[in-house]
Amino acid sequence: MLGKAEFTLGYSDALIVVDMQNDFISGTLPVKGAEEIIEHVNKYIRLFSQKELCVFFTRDWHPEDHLSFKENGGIWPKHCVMNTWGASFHKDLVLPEDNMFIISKGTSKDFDAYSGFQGTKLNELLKERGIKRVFVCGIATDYCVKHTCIGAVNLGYQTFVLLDAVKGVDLEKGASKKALEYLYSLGVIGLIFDA
Ligand code: VGL
Ligand code: ZN
Repeated sequence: MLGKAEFTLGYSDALIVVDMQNDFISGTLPVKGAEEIIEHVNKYIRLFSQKELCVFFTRDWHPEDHLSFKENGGIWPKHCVMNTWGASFHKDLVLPEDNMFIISKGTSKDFDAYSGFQGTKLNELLKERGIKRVFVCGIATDYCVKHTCIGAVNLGYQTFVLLDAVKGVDLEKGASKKALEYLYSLGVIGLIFDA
């Protein structure tokens, strides 16, 4: 489903910015075109923080010997090793001073997490703040954005995906398009705000 954002944002809305980290933009696992979405992601961050609404930043935050790395039998090049440049947020990403939370995922060696809800306190933090609707942007459409949206839907949040502010890996051609179609089938609404 494709919707037009003709509604007002309020205190039960939160923005979730997924994995806007160096490795996924210009590091070891670069997502083609990821640089182009930074300004759109920033537009949403400003929109939410100007209204004093919460912004949640997820980050892939892996130990050196993480199971998802090729050298350990996984499918990905080494990426987002905690406390390295690759795991840091891109320098152009706007980080609000208030009402912002960083959610680290995939932090233990034997466990991977594509969803920002997996093995984290994200749900509790949203619940504590009375959040009912989440707006999701970032990378990658076909992995962490997809799974974060699925997690949100399953937990009962009304979920929106911000179409001008996501980018996919597309290891297989069309994977991002397929991911979005799958999300729409779950009731996620794709939209763009012209803020
Ligand atoms: C991701 C591949 C491996 C993502 C994380 O953030 O979408 N992709 N780890
Ligand atoms: Zn990862």
